Parts: sequence; C-alpha cells; structure tokens
Amino acid sequence: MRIDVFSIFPEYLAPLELSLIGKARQDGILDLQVHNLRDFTTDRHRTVDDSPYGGGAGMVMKPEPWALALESVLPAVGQGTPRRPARTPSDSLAPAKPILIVPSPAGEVFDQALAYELAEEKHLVFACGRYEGIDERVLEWAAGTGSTGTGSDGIDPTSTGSDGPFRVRAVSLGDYVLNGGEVAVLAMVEAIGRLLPGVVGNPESLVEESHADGLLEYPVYTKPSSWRGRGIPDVLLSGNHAKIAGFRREEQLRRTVERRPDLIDALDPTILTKAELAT
Ligand code: 6GU
Repeated sequence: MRIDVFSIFPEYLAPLELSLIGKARQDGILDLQVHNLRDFTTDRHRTVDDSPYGGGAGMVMKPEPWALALESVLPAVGQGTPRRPARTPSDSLAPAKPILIVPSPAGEVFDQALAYELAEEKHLVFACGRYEGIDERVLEWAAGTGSTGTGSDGIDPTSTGSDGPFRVRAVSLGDYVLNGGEVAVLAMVEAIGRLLPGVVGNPESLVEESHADGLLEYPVYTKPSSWRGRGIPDVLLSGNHAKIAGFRREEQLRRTVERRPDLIDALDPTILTKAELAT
C-alpha cells in the first residue's frame, strides 16, 4: 500500500518510523511518504493560510498549495503517453482513484470497519489541516463535485458529478477537537497499517481483539497466578477450552453492556446465541 501524508508539521509524523508501522515500511509492505505542504507554496514567505471570507476567528488554509501538493501524488497524465480510448468507471483496466482522507472533527467517525475498508486500498492520501480548516473548494475540486458561485476568472466550475482525481472522505476520530489532523493521521495509519498482510506477526491476534466482532475484548492475565492477594478466574486454569471460550465470551458481553451500550445496539443479532439474546 502507498500512503502520502501532507502536513505543515511533517516532524509530527516521525512516530510512523517506529514499531510495527516503521517495520512495515522497511519491509516494503507500506510505502509511506510524509510531505511538507510548504514545499508547494510559491511565495517567499511560504504562506499556507489567509483570513476567512465572511469574517470570523482564525485562519483558513489557502487552496493553491493544496492543489499543487495533491496533484504531485497523482499519476502523470499525457507527457508523450499514446492516447488510449477513454476509460469508463466500469473499465477494469482503469486504476482506482486514490482516496483523499481529510481528518476533521466534522467528518464521518473512524471505526474498525472503516479501517478494514481502507486497508484494502492501494493508495491513500491524508491532507492534514491546521487552523480553521482547508478552503472547501480544494475538497470539491479533488472530488469533482458541485461548486457554488462563479470564479472572478469567469469560469463556471459547476459540476454535479464526482469526476475529480480523488475519492474524498472527511474522517473524524471522535467527538472532540484536536489542533490539526496530524494526531488523527497517526491513529488512522496505525489502525489501517496493522491490518495489512504481514504487519502483525500473528494474524490470530487480529481476530480476538476489541471491535473485531463488534464487542470489546475480554480481560487477560499472566503469571504470577497470585499477585498482591489477587488470583485469576479459576476457569483459566481448568484446561477446558470450551469453558474458557464461554467465559471470555461472557466477559466480552458484560464489558460491552457496561461500557459501550451503543455497541450492543449496533450488533448484528445473528452473531449472538439464543442464550445471549435472552439476557
Ligand atoms: Cl480527524 N481532526 C481534528 N482536527 N480534530 C479532531 C479529529 C480530527 N477527530 C476528532 N477531533
């Protein structure tokens, strides 16, 4: 998988050189490149922001550097390449457009299902906004969706389709506000990257973890069997694997009911046994 990240604080993404994700990059499983948005400015001061039309607090990220930055990771077009017949979306030869992920507290919420979905992609591009956000027209241009108003250049860009160079998704980590998208990218790249084949040593550990089946994980214990006066549940020493599985399943349900009742409401009822549905 290829991932490009654009940020005005590329150093913020240094942790992606560590641990499992760093190893995946070294192993060639993940081609991850972090870019400085300021490298795509054209003025002496490397300006990336300006005041908002309509007034209000804070600054807005200018569209021009973003367009140059995002275009730099698209496959080059033309340049002596023989013209081919126009491709249609159903043409299996047409490579999928990259997904442009814009971290934003105003986006759809990132969850394990979205992590699995994005882990199937060939090319993800993350656009980290700072200040009050990125000029909305960048996202419209990238997606090829409708625009409001006519530019002073007299060109009416109105489009109703989605024929832009990216599939665009605004994605949020949850209902709280961060100063920029960088920390969200750290979280999302880790969640996605660990699902790539060969990144997590034992793929079994992906099956038993929290959210894999819509439930929270069961509690775990290791030696010593007695610690500061506390033992471990007897069943774990029984050697009865069916009983252990039953105990863990009950603990998953108990935890999820107590801590995340919203997950219970969202469960696929067909994964619950009759006994579980009754309780
Ligand atoms: Cl993805 N970005 C920002 N700036 N704040 C957030 C967020 C993302 N998710 C939750 N809060």
